[in-house]
Amino acid sequence: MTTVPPVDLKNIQGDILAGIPKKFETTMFFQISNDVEGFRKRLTQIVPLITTTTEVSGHREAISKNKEEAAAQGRKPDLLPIVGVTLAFSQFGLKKIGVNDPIGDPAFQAGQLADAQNLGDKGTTTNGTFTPDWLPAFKNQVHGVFVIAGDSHITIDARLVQIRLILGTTIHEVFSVTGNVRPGDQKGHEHFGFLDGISNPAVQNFDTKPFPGQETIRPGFILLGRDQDPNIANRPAWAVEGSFLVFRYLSQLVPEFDDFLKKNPIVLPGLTPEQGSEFLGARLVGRWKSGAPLDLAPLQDDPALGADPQRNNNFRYDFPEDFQTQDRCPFAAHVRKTNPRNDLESLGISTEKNRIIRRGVPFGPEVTKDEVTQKKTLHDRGLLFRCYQSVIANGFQFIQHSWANNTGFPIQKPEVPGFDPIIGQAADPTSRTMSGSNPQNQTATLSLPTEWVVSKGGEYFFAPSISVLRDTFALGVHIV
Ligand code: N7H
Repeated sequence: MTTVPPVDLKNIQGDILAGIPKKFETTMFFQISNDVEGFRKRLTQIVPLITTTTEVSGHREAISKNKEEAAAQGRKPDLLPIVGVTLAFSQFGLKKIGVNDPIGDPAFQAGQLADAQNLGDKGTTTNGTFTPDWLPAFKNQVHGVFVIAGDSHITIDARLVQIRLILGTTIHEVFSVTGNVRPGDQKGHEHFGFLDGISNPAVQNFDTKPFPGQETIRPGFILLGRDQDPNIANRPAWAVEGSFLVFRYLSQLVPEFDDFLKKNPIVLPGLTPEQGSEFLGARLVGRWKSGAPLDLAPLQDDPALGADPQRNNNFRYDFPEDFQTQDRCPFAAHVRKTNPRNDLESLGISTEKNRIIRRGVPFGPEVTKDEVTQKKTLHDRGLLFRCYQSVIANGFQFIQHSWANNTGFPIQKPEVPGFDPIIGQAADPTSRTMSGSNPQNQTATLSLPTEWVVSKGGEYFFAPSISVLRDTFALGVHIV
């Protein structure tokens, strides 16, 4: 038996395992011009700008030290001017630069456009061809993507200018979008108002001190060609230590979502209508807005629990009542659908292969007064969803298609769970329902008349290792 070498943190792009720290983030999608040789030569100068995992760990240490020093001096920490870059290619991009051997992932090789209908995205079918209602950029071929994340627009724009100067006319930018951490007390919260970025798996040999309840997975479930990569036998040498980056542009209908909560409060003795609406929101997500998980705080919010990484992920839906009742958390709640923990483990089914590492960021403005009054979205906002995995069909695609959109999941429950109310997509969106929204009447189904998260497209990308970018994809000629 051959042993798989351990991961090399200087070789793996920094966003995958460590997550590039960000307040702002620009995602720039590009096509490579017909001067492919020029592009590959210039790539040599881009490679040193791509952030490694080791570098991100250094950046994170510097940020912690800066915060500690400021706290000791009783002042607010200044933001350190830190920027990080991720580069990934679609299957069209790999073909364009002459990398033709199959990478062993049919979903990647087919591209996300071919998957749109299967994922439940809306669109029209003409003469048997489905065309999703996506932004034009994603309906044409995108070859690659740069994600540039940092502390401010200034540092990000400076790095973007540098990249543009190096690549010149060898690329054509097709679409750019900027995300940002939300302001004030909404920092870290997505646009519906819920704290995000709490639960990601720890990766063995990298996250050596996982938080209580944070599952450790083997590296090959995120990195190709590493321990437990399910398709390790089919990977070309250039795929090793890379990861599939799934990007989705997801708009969120926030005023409509808030209006739904307002009109459908959970009615229980002692709850005001506002509290009933807050409770319904928590039942749809599986966590309160503070981040406190319903499985640990089933009846009322516990902000201290939500904010405490030592406790906010330490649950498994394994209270005696969890398997057969929705007393604590609805079966269909977003976080239960997308990481069912003991719902499958108790049946002897491991979910290790279905774990993904999420790195999304909100985009778009805060909700305006007009939107609140009209209960209608007038400005596009949402989540630039990004996640990493080694097999798209086990990771993002499976979670979206076979869990979130599948009314019968989690399996073997007394009531049909219904759709994931946040991301579940139905062929007829007005037909969406879920059970268990009201803990006192768990068989009742709640109609979810609107899909509040709307996919406007995306692509399946591959983020190669640094050495492959430098030695295989780039042509190694320095341009002066
Ligand atoms: Fe979700 N939301 O605000 O409701 N997500 N998500 N997601 N999501 C999570 O635990 C949200 C989306 C996962 O391990 C939280 O970090 C929104 C897609 C997974 O317990 C919140 C959108 C997919 C988890 C949200 C969106 C997933 C997770 C709790 C779209 C995959 C971890 C914070 C606009 C197909 C579950 C946290 C676990 C958590 C929300 C998209 C998957 C608040 C608004 C497309 C695996």
